Order: sequence, then structure tokens, then C-alpha cells
Amino acid sequence: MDDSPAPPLSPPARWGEFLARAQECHEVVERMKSPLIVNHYDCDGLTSGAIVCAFLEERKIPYRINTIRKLDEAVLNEIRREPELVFTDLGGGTDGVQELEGEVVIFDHHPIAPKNARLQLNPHMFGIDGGAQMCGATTAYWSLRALPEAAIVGAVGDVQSPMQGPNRLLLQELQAAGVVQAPIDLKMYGRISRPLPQLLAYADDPYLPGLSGHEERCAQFLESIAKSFGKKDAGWKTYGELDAEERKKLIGALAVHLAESAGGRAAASRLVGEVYLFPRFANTPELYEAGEFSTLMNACGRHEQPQLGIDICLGRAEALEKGAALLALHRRLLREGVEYAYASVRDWGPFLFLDGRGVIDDGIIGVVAGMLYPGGRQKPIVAIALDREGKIKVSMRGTKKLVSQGLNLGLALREACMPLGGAGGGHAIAAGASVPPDRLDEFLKSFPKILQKQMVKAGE
Ligand SMILES: [Mn+2]
Repeated sequence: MDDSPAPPLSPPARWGEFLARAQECHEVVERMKSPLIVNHYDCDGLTSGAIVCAFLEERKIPYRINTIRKLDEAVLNEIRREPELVFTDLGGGTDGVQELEGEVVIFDHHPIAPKNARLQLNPHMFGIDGGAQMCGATTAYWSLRALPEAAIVGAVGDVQSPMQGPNRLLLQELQAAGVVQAPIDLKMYGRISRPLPQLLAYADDPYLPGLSGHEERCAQFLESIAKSFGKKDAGWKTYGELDAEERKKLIGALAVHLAESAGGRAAASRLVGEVYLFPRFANTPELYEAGEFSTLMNACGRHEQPQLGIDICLGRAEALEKGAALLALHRRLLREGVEYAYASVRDWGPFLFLDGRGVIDDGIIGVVAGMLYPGGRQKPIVAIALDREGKIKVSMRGTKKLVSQGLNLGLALREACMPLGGAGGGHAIAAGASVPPDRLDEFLKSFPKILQKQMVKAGE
């Protein structure tokens, strides 16, 4: 609704050094003859990989791409002799990268492994917070300057909105160029593509007491705003189909609903905020808004079609159509997963626990966990699922508020998994791990103690 220009932002202290490294990486990638791109399979991994693809295609440099879930020993062995490698959204945190024989360029925003001294562009090297202010895609974009929309989508996919620090510098540049619009509007996810009752039922930030998780009650709520509010001939409108007056009415009604429930006054302030729109895709609902674009990317990655995600970013014909079908499947699985999750999540004291083993696919357990905040957002969520190898995949989600109080799920998971022969890590607000099935009990016993230690330390 409002797109007034924000005051110009001053760059971080070591920004000049960051840009010099970005230029160095640019030149090395540009000189490559036929690199292998190795990228992560989530939204940020796919978009950052696509940025490298687009850069190489503009220069007619042939390449291959290998999208992976984890940079482990097996992958490192496979790529050991590759003469040219470009890593995106991974690589920085792996000691073994040091042993690779070929030329390596890394675009990453995860903490750096001590023994990894390869050429790397990473905000952490320049005193910039890679958890909140730069993702893999925006990092790669600052160097390669290709596919600007993908950069914003990567940041949104990595839960870095509203944009801060260098992400915000980039946003302002792209706004000025007319590539991105950043109006303040209803922030709720699915504004363009979800029918209104679903939009409200899946709301998790803010969580809508009495409405989240209940489509029928959401329909009643909409009817209470005005007779046939939000209806069209063939069912329900999306938020994007409402006119300005109707949007105001809906936001007002939601604000009142929140204000009337416990703790809701603060939540009401999170109803509206910055959203990111791409004028170039104004007629493509899946790509018009960054949040929905990022879901499409996650759907591709999690359903083992990373190439489809990259083709969509690169604007290849037919890719979008296939993507839309995949998205429909993804939504159905999510919907079933969330329904199951609401019915079976348990409060375990320091955290909420969801056992999705055998019911929720390990590819979407993290997304389900992120959508699940029964009774408000006071505790982190720990969700587990079985992966194909029979190991336990653990996914965790916190909230910005908990992180500001000292929660760091990435650190907590690493500490809990290390003695158990598992592997874990990630960001303060979202993290994942893999735990051998026979050590699950131990994990569930040690983890709450680590969490409590963090919160106590922060309170001192
Ligand atoms: Mn990332």
C-alpha cells in the first residue's frame, strides 16, 4: 500500500573489503572454462545456484550443476578431482573443502570451518551477520550481479525478511532500479495464491488464536466481516483479489481479533509489514511475490526436482507449468502434515515436540514445524521424521523473539548431537540434525538442558 522510499542506509564497516573479495570471486568464476556448481537443495541454495548459472550463461560458459542435501564425505570424494568448483549456500563450513584438488570459489553465509582457506565470499569474514543480514543468494549476487529477483527470494526463503544490513542495501538498489517493490501490506504468507480461509488457517506469524489450523472457523470469521465477504462465483477470493477497501477491512478485523486475545496486542503489530513484489512477474502468481516464489523453490528442492527450481529461476519455458503441478502436490502434503501436526504435537516443557515418523516426509518436516505454533509462540519446536536411510531427521524452529532472548538452535543442536555420533547445526532461528535412531532417547534428554542453559545465560 505504501512504497515511500526509506532513508539511505550506511554500509557496514568492512563493506569495502567485502566488495573487493566479491570482485575477486567474480573474476575467478568468469575465467572458468567449465565449472561444476555444487549447491544446497533449499530455496536459498537453488536461487544462489541459479545466480551462478545465469552469470555463466550470459558469458556462454558451459557448466554442470550438482544439488545436494549435505556436503559430506561421499560428495567430497565424488568431486575431489573436479578442476573447477563453485559452491553456493554451502562449502564454507566444511573442513574437507580444503583437500579438493581443483580451483574453488565459495559463496556461503554459514559460519566458516577453521581449516577451510579456499577463496570464499562470506559475510562472516567481514563482521557481517550471515544469519540475519545476508543469505547465500544475496552473497552470490553481490559478486555476480545476475538474477536480482532470485537474490531477494533466497533471503526470504532463509527467513531474513524484513531485509537488514547488506540485504537492505541490495533491496534499496533494486527498488531504485524498479526490479523490486517493497510495500507495507498484510504480511501473511500465501497472499497471492491461497483462498482466504486457507490463508488465515495457515497463518503462523502472527498466530491467530482460534483461527490458525481451522479452515471452517476462518470461513465463519470472514463471513462475520460482511455477508459474502471475500466470496466470488467459484468459491473464495485470494487476498490479492481483494480491493484496497476490502483489504483494509480484513486487516482491521484481524487486528481486533488479535487485540481481544491474550498477548495479541503485540502480535497485531506483526500483521502488516514489508512484502516483496517483482513487477516483471506481475502476471505470474507463483513468482510475483517473494514468499510464494520461495515456496515454489522449496517444493522443487524437497521433492527432489532441484533442476526444475533452477529452470524456473532461469525463466525456461515449460518449467513453470511443471512447477505449478509440483506446488499443488507440495501444498497437499503440507496440509496433511500440518493437520496431523496440530493433532499430535505435545508440550515437553522447554519445547514443543512433534513426532512425524512414518507420517510426515523428512523433506517437509522442517516446513511443517515452521507452520506449527499452537497456543502462541513461546517455545521452540522440535520435530522428527525418518529419512530414507532410517536415521532420525530433527528439524527445529524458534522465533525472532526467542532468538533475541538468547536462543541459538544451531549451536544447541551441534552441542547435543556431537556426543551421539550425529550431525547438526544451522542458524539461531532454524536448525536441523541427523541422529542415529538408537540414540534418540539420549538426544531428547540432553537437548532440553542445553536449551535451558542458553536461556539462563541470556537472562544473567
Ligand atoms: Mn542459506
